[in-house]
Amino acid sequence: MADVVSNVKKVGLEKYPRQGPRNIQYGTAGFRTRWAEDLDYVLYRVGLLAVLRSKSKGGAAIGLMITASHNPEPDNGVKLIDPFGEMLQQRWEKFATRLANASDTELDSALLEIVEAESISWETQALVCVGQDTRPSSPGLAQAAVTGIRTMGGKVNDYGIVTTPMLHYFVACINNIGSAYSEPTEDGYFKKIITAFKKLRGDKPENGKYVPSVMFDGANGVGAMKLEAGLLHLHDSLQVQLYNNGTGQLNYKCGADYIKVQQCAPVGVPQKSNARCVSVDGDADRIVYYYIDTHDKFHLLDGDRIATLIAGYLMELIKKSDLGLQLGLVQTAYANGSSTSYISKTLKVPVACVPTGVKHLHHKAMEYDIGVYFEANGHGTVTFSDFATRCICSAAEDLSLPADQLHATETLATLMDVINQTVGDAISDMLIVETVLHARGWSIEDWEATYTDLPNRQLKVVVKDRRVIETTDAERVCVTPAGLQDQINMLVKNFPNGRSFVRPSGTEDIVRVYAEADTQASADRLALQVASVVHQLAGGIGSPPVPE
Ligand code: G16
Repeated sequence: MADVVSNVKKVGLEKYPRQGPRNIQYGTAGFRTRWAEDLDYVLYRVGLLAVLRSKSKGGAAIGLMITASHNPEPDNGVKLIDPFGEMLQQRWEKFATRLANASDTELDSALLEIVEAESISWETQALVCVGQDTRPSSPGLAQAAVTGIRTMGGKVNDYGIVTTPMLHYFVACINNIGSAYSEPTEDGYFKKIITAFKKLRGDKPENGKYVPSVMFDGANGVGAMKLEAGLLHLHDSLQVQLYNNGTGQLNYKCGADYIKVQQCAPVGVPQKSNARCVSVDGDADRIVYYYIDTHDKFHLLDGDRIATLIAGYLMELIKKSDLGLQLGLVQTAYANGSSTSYISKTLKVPVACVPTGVKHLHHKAMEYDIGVYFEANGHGTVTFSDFATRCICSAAEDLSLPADQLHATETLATLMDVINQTVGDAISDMLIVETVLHARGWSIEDWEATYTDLPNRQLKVVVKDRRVIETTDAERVCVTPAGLQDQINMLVKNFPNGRSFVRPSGTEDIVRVYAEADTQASADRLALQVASVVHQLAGGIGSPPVPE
């Protein structure tokens, strides 16, 4: 062990010395920064950490994904994936931050601290699966990570360019997590989810007002590139027209984040009245739907809408199957107030609120037999507990059940195969939404008519140090700087149905402001007023936002 660790330190010093004095933190979605060119040493060290994580898990495969997801093209980042395909355990995030910020000379001792703290058996073989998105800086960063893994004695499975959720899926497959997973290849992934999708719609792709055709905005990232391969499996079951498939700039005026935040259609997708459009982000782990009506008005169907659509359908299947399974839905503070009341009052599904970050939502969702979780930004999936999986699979084979009940359990069992349970997956989520719309015979307008969103607005405030903002109560209440929450409370009182909160982003160097109210003009005004107070009390840089 001593030889390997001292060699790791030597190679680090020679090839990947620490850059600059700036410290970096493992945040909402791993390490992410605007300074992609300075990230080489971080990737080298994350490669080292991934080997330790694999050893600590008895040699199970660990994932290492190089991406900055929804961020602009020059940014980059990395996140680690645990053996079940879930995000890195939170206890290890502090090891990641410590290792990334260690000086070159203390790299060996920082590694040995982790080995000791986690009682890691050095002899255990380690396996790390590496994937990258389409950013120009990704290949160089992948090389740094691979060097780290190999210098530390780990084995590498290099998947090249993949969507983030595909890598999560491959990790779960390699570790053979349950029977729900198949081959850890792109072909295996598409075969599994698309075979199940086609089975659910049978030989009748149309139904009622449902038309099997969508327009797909790929954010000029990996989503459209990979879906092109998936189309070979889809045949006529769903026609997908691909746009923003990599010829333009990544996430620039397109993609799920742009559409959600700007509340407008992306560039690069032709306007076709009432056509169902899908938009994913740069690494295809988020999805939102939209359409433009005959009066040229833009309509957004975001993560809240997707969650309610799926939960409503699952609730029906659970009742019909009579398995007594408990369904729960998980949201964050960004969830539109109308969606939360629709879930609890109309669907009568228990709903929980947790801090931003799929790791928090995933964890909470696992507490239910079937957990649906979605962030309003379109990041989410459905999880099934082992108990629920066993109940559903055995009932689906029980031919003595009444026809209706058997059909509901078979549908649930097949639906499980369409779902990538490891993490939010734009391609799999699209197929789930299409399945529900098809089953209901709904157009996108029918889906939208289930409830009316409260108008809302998101803003960004640039401050000297976003860490001056600390929050509690699932980020709905601001603890510091002193007086900020009182001011927000006072402002909110002036707006019917007003609600607002602020939080430091974990993926960009900014503070996010969210506001909702009874009208769009009020939501815009409230957001601006709150942003102005943040600018004043939290050390804003540049000109403050100007309330009307
Ligand atoms: C990541 C996380 C999401 C989070 C988003 C924004 O998404 O995985 O859970 O909602 O960042 O986070 P923040 O508001 O802290 O910047 P992605 O798609 O960029 O990986």
